Amino acid sequence: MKLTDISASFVLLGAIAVTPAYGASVSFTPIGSQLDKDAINDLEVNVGDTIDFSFILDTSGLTANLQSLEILSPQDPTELLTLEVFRTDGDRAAFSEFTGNLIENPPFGIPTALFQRSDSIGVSPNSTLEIVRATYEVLPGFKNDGLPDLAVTVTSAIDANGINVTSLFKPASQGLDVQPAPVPETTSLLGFLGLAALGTSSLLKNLSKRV
Ligand SMILES: [Ca+2]
Ligand SMILES: [Ca+2]
Repeated sequence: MKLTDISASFVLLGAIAVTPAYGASVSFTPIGSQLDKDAINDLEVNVGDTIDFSFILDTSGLTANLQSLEILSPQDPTELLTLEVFRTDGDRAAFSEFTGNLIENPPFGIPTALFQRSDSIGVSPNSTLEIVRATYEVLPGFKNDGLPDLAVTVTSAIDANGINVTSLFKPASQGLDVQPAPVPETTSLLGFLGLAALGTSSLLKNLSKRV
């Protein structure tokens, strides 16, 4: 089963954030949706599902070309297996310099890569560019732990004037927790049925009084 085009609100790791109407960002789809009480967005999947992700750079709101971009991206290899990942032609054309390296002491204790892009011209303001496509397979043992199985955080952005524009990227982070369907809440369902039965009996009582 392919899971694409799933829409919902963004999640800033730890805090819900509404997608800004106007602002730079690095984001990915599917963005998932909020299915439980932990702050991170969730994507309900099954073991063996393949998920196609698209990563988009948006330079809305910048005033000069974006010449340097650093993205931190954790991926939980116990929940998501990488089947394919590649930079798009557009990304290669926009950023002639590219490196990707695993960092030490990653924030969530899962493998995290720092991707650095730069170019003498870069990407003009107010444009969107798909930079990466990836396909992952959901592995047995994936779980709802409230932790990102995939995330991106913009850690540095420099424009053509040498100005640090990192703070213009909002939200700075996006994360996704792949998780199984929730177990039905039998007790609350019974509670609901009980209430319904109570409502019916009192309705019958009231009706019988009026007869
Ligand atoms: Ca959640
Ligand atoms: Ca998970």
